[in-house]
Amino acid sequence: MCLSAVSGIGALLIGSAINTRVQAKTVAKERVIKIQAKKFVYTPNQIVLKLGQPVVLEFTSVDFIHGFNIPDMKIRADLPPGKITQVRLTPDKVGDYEFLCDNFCGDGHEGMSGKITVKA
Ligand SMILES: [Cu+2]
Repeated sequence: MCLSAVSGIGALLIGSAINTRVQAKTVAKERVIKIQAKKFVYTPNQIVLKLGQPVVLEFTSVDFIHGFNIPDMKIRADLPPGKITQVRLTPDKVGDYEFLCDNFCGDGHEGMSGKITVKA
C-alpha cells in the first residue's frame, strides 16, 4: 500500500517533467529566416527548409510594398517597407516551391522570384 502510493507519485512527477520538456522544445525549434525584399530581388532567394520543421520568414522591404506569394503552398503576404512581416509555415511535403512578388513594382518585377526547397 505504502509502496504503491510512492511509485504513483513518482510516475506523476516524471509525467509532468516530460510535458514541460516537450513544450520547451516545441517553442525552441521554430527557425527564423530573415529575408530582404528590394527592387527586384529577395535576399536570400534560395531557401532550404526541413520537412516538418516550423519556420518564421521575417521580411523587411527596402523600397516598396512588395508581395510574397508561394502559389503551391497557398501562402501570400504584403511586405510594406518600414516594418517586419512574419510568415509562418511548416512544410509538409518535399519538393521545390517557387515564390514570387505579386505586387507590380516596376520594370524587373517579373523576375522578382526565388525558390524554397523542402528536404526530408
Ligand atoms: Cu514586384
